[in-house]
Amino acid sequence: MTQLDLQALQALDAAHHLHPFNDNAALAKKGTRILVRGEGCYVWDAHGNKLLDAFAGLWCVNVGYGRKELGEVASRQMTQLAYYNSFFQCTTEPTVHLSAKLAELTPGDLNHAFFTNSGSEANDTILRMVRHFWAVQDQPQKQIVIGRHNGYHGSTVAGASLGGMKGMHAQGGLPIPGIVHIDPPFWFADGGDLSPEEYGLVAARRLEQKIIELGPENVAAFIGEPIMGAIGVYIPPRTYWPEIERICRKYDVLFIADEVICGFGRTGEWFAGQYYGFQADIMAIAKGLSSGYIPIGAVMFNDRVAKVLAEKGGELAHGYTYSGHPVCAAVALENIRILQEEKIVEQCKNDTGPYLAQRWQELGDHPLVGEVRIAGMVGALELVPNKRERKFFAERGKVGVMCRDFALKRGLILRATYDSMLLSPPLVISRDQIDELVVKTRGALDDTARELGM
Ligand code: PXG
Repeated sequence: MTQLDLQALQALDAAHHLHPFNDNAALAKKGTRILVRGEGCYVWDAHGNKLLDAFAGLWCVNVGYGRKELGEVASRQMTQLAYYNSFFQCTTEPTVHLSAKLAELTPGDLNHAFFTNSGSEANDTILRMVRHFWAVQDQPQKQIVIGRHNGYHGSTVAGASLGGMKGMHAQGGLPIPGIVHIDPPFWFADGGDLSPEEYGLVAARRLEQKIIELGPENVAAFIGEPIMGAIGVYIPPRTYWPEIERICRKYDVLFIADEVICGFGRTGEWFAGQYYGFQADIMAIAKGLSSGYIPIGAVMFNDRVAKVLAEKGGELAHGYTYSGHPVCAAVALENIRILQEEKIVEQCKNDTGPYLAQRWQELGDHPLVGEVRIAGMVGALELVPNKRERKFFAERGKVGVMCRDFALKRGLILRATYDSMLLSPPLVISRDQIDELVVKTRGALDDTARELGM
């Protein structure tokens, strides 16, 4: 692309395209970066820079870029039957096969799928579904859903309400009624003198306190990301999720796991439920379901929920034009075939995951790094002013952005939330590429420390 073409594209973008989660006036001044190609773990921008994508797009390109099989499957399905809906007694072959495949892959008796276009829509669907589930069992007051402060469950009205991002709630009068939040498990900032394991139990019991305060007869469900992604990869202690599950069972509160980031191998297991040893009643999936090649999400729900919906639910007055889109389903099926046949999840669990953990942990010796977090192929470095204290920078976020920009100059895409540097590479990353990632990250940390005069 010539410089002129690039500038023209940037000008058109600034004039006509409102970017998600961006201050668009500021962005227009800087000019957007235009990405043109991807292969494996690398993407190329319009200047011809080759960048190692340590963030897999947006936590999603699990099988890596440039997989021709996925394009071929999409092309074949588009030619044969580009679209048909799942309303009016109809469905399509890939959609049926995908629901059966997901029933087989997901843990326990999550045997039923409802298809959406995204993770946000999956969580919207779940809110409707759980409220309906209790209403048709003569418990219409059992409607409150408990989420967590700083959780992320998407950007639609229900998704943003279930999530606990203050900045999102401040716009548009959110959360909607009947959704409350408890504090998330984040030992670094909140654990005090407790060991992470002790703290995991304390953090989980906040759910019990909230259920008792609200009255169990009023609480429909609890929702959480097994590992909180967008806020900064908060990896809860091992004790947290089994205790959450126990509490949900005790008070008959439906347990919803938002596996949109964690699903499809991110933790080195197919799902984080297997990593932590819990069994959810309902699960939201998206992202890795198609490795981001095409928009698709789903709600997986268990036999109990399915039985109630079938026997008492009548019509669930909910659905999208593209629920179960045949092209998206065909691509998702092919993506799952690749993950299975190439044993990509097993490789992460047994080889590249442990290697990444070892190399990532080494960065803990850097003066800027206050905590290293890693679980399978997802992790973070918490940058701090003083390594000996578990305290944030006074002005949060400045140093994270600085480090992210230095990484980019070195050809590495890292993401920053406040001063947490986030890691979520394609699952196909090799040992050599992990070495490259760690060397470049250390370089960016050094550049940042120098800039700060440390
Ligand atoms: N749940 C979780 C756990 C997510 O991470 C969604 C739901 C919503 O999915 P859709 O497909 O509707 O975007 C997500 C999405 C970030 C960032 O800044 C993260 C997401 C989306 C946008 C930005 O890390 N995750």
